[in-house]
Amino acid sequence: MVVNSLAERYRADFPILDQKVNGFPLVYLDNAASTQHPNCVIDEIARYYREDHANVHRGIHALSSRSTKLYEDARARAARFLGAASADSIIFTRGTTEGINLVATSWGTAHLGPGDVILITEMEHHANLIPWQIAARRTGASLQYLAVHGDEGTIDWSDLERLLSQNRVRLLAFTHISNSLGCINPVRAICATARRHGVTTLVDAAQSAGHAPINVQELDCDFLVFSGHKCCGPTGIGILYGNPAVLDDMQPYQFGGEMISRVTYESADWKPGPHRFEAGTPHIAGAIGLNVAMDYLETIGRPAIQANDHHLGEVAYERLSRLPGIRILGPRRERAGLISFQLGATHAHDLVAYADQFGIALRGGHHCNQPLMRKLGLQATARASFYFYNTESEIDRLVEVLEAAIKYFGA
Ligand code: 7TS
Repeated sequence: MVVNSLAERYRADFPILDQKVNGFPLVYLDNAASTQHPNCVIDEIARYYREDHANVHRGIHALSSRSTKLYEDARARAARFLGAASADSIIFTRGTTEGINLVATSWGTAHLGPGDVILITEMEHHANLIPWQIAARRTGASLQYLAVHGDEGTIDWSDLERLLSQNRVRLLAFTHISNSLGCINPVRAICATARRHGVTTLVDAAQSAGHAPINVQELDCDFLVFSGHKCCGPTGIGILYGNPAVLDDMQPYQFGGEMISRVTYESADWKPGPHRFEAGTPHIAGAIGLNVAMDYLETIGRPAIQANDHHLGEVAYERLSRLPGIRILGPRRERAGLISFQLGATHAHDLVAYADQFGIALRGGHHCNQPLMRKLGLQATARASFYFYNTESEIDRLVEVLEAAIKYFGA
């Protein structure tokens, strides 16, 4: 079966997973916050620093040439990973958050004005919400939301057609996979609807780039963002894909070294392509590590990872739903490999601290979805999130510990 065979084949690549926490074998179920690193990524970063490090794009000496080649190879790899036609559509960022801020600032300032609407959903992570609040405030545009219904977190996508017809929507920004609900949004259909209305689209792929095949040309989105650390890569590095037609008339986000073609005391001209969005020394080792991480994921195959996620998500739903007093967010079927829940009256933080005593790493909190939690009448949930190295027996272990927690807290 897909599930255990992926973990059986690949788990040993992750040295961090082979340890005890509080005397118990570590059960790492916080992958939606950050995934772990296989040896190949850790080794390549160390190798790069040992053998090839120098600053990129400046020197003509050997180390700088090697470093530049590795950095630009990573850009080309990211283009293939996303199905982009050209490496020029790939901008290195610090992560999803910076990618969205870049678009909200550079694209937003130039294309938004009074009377325009920015449309997002009620399930967006703060990273895909606050930059639009600020862009709206700066430009006089307004921010509207596609409503989320019930604990399942369903969006009635027929609302989209109506909202796009009735308003001057300029931008639609939405998440592919919700980090709290675990629902999977129909990106391709959404982008096609937006395209028919001439609306620019941004896809937040933070929770999906490492979990599902992505082809930006097939999705026909204008922007897509993700973070390296959620797909086996380093922290501090991420990707912003931009449709070349849209990127070409965008102004830089930050200014300084590396992004210019000519500077005088009075003014400056920018480099063409992605480089004008990458001011200063970039996270070179991060890009190189991410290149290896993307290769690694492609070797496993994202369709296999996706099938594995669905399976673990559904298994977790079935097994957790039998616990007395549990409230689970998100759909029962067709869900991503993450599950958020509230157990009786026990606060999520207490539950997470309890699970940690038994070596289980969960996340508790609002998951940077405060408005959504408020709408659902929750302060916080506990969340278990899986990756291909997790097993069904780890879900059983989670259920056992939650059963003990129910007795302990009298939930
Ligand atoms: N968008 C979504 C859907 C996310 O899940 C996250 C991070 C971000 C954006 C921001 O990513 P960053 O790498 O720039 O921080 N989500 C989570 C989470 O669910 N728990 O910790 C971080």
